[in-house]
Amino acid sequence: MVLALPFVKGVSALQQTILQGTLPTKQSIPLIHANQAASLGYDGRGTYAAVLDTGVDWRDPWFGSCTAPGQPSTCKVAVAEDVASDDHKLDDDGHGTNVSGIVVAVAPAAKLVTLDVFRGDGSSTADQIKALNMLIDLNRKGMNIRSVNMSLGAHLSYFSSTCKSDPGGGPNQLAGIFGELRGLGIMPVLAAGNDGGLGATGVAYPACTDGAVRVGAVYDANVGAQFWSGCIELHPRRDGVTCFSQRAPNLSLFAPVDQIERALSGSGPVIRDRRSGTKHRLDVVRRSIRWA
Ligand SMILES: [Ca+2]
Repeated sequence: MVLALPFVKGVSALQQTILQGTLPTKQSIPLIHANQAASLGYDGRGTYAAVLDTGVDWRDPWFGSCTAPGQPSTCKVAVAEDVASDDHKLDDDGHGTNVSGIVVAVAPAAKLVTLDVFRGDGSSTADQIKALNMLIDLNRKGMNIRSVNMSLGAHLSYFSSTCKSDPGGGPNQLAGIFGELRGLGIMPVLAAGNDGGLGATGVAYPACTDGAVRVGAVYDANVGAQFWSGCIELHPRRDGVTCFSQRAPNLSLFAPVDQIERALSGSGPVIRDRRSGTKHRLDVVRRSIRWA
């Protein structure tokens, strides 16, 4: 069993600020021309995007004032379940909620299937496979799932070519199910990793798995100097590759990551949580893949 840590740990530079009324992902959306795509009708309607992560706090108004997953009909979270052991929390980390919020920002008419695959800080391949099989079942029952986001990976376990085995040396058990997902029209989109600043080359497990779309990170704006664990960026520029991103021959594409802002519910003003990390980039890329 391989434990995969979410890239949020130790890498994300959290800069919490209060920007009431600010649109989420205000820099990333124009960079990927999502508004133009939406104006042509490519806004995710009729489709579902799956997120395998730490869960989702569907109480956040950003998800459509849900009273429960799928309730009322305007709720954008169609399914929210614990696949790993039930921790009796909607999202014990905030990572999954953040990722899900970005999906909604990029594909505003899509609905979400959010599956919590974490037990504490770790997610096992077995729990991920269980979740992916749930998606296959839902798809076969008529739910039009088109993508699955897995913003997780094993730290410092990188591969410059397709990984036939997992970091423990056993066979890569995700390869077969990724192929099955592809056959059903469900695109697995995975974080390439955030250890480029530490000198790691290649993409992370399980992003290295055959069938995965592996995504690296670019900045979404000309932000000021950035200080990451492992690297410093003095002059980040819009659409420039971040110093922490993986760079590898088996990388699929880059997508914007930095300065993404998302609504978090709270008792006070709306808090925009500005995070950085591969995980967010994946959600921004989702629509450009789905409708490419
Ligand atoms: Ca949970």
